[in-house]
Amino acid sequence: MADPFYITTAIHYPNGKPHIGHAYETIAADVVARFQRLRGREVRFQTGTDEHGLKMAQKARDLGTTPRALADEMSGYFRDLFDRLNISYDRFFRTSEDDHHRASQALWRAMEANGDLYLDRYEGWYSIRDEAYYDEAELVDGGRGEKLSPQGTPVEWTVEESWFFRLSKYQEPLLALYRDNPDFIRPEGRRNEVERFVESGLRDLSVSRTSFDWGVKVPGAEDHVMYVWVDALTNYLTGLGYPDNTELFDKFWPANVHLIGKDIVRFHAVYWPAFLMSAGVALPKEVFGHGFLLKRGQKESKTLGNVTDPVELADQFGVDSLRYFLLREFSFGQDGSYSPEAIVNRSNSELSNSFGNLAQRVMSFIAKNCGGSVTATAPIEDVDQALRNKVNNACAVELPDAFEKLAFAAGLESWMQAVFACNAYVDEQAPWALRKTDPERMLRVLATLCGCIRDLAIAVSPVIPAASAKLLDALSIPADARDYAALANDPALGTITVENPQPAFPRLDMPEDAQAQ
Ligand code: ME8
Repeated sequence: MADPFYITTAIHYPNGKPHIGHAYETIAADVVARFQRLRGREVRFQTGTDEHGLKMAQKARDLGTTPRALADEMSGYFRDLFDRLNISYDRFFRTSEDDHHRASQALWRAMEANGDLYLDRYEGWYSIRDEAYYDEAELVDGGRGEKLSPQGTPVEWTVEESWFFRLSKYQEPLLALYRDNPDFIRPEGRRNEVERFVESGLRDLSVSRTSFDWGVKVPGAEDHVMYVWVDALTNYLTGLGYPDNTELFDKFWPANVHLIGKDIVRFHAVYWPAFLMSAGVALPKEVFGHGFLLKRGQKESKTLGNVTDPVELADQFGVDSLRYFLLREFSFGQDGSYSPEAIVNRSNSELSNSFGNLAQRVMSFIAKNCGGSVTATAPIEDVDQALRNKVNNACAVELPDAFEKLAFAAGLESWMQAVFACNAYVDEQAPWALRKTDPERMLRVLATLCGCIRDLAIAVSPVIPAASAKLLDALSIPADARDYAALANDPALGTITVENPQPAFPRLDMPEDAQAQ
């Protein structure tokens, strides 16, 4: 078995129900997890909820409930959403679980043993919404004398006794890390931002709070709870059994990639490696900061009243169409915009009309006219070979190479070009006409197409797992021959049996309230 592979998403704040950004990140991570499994790697995939901190405590207070009750309720919505979206996580993590307290305290003690924690007094700006400290110089003017964080969130002046982490000590080691591992932070633009931030100088970080108690207790100073980001980041270790020397930890740490949004790159690419260096734990291999999803170019917000429930999108358009759209429409590192119309257009033109139509017309033709089975004996002609080569190359080389780099849109573009080539071949070869004139040649054409459809369905299966499985079932492809290694064998060389083909991609109706684009 090839190298084990560990991928994580951010853990999400369950101070409300999940939004489309949460769905986007988790779908992308799921595609990577499924893709690596199909590459033959043993994969561990973790997602979950980040339940401590002031933001949760305040929200619970506003609602007249306890943080634990709020977390229990909201975390359930996240898990339900991820199950609905066909997310193949191995562990759904909750930071309020007992094993996580023990792991966070162990990491704390390891940093303390290295001389990196000291007690002092914090005086400065804090944004509860971002759960982040900011320097005065980073703040922006919100008008009328109001100061806002660089993310545009309110900040408050905070004074309290606090433990500090000697982040300043790690400035040079971090810069060396970025220099020696150019892929540690991706995409490149985000790496440049982080490097500039670290080069400008690092101040020690306040890592505990005393003004509330919803969090992990600081060992030996029980009136302090850890700064929520200290325990949140530790989730990546806890999920593997840290601090015990478990088999899971040995196998999967260091993580191959922490997949997160662009707003939290600093926590993952500055604080996290510094904590790990201090505690003597190996560093993750890559932090990838994806772009933000906007609705018709705008951020979703309760104030604008344009918040979409991702469960409704899944119900309205189907899980596979939604997954396909989110990875196909724009490149993963960049911000992207979505709208119901754009989802419908993309799904109808590429999934229903192109790939779905190809599969359905070939398979239903075989079911109707060939007794459901095809064995080709006529010679393979150059046009057949050229199509097989193009499709096989797109599926076994181009798409996987792009997906390895998280360039999903580019990989799907190669895949789509292969679908177009198949449709052009069907039109040119016209198997329905060959049925009368040259039935042997017709079988060769159909076999070639079935080989191509098999390749296309396997290659795209990490993105649209349910529809791909349906197509592969209809082509009678055995369950153990649906990975990328299987693409080396051409089913067109044997007998292909088609069973009960059903359209895999229903055509979607344009929503009635669709806005003109
Ligand atoms: O930041 N488009 O949690 P969170 C794409 N608990 N991604 C988005 C997005 C959008 N519109 N809005 C948010 C936290 N995200 C912390 C993480 S990890 C140890 C702790 C992404 O619920 C965001 O960038 O605010 C982050 O990666 C994830 O959703 C969770 O955001």
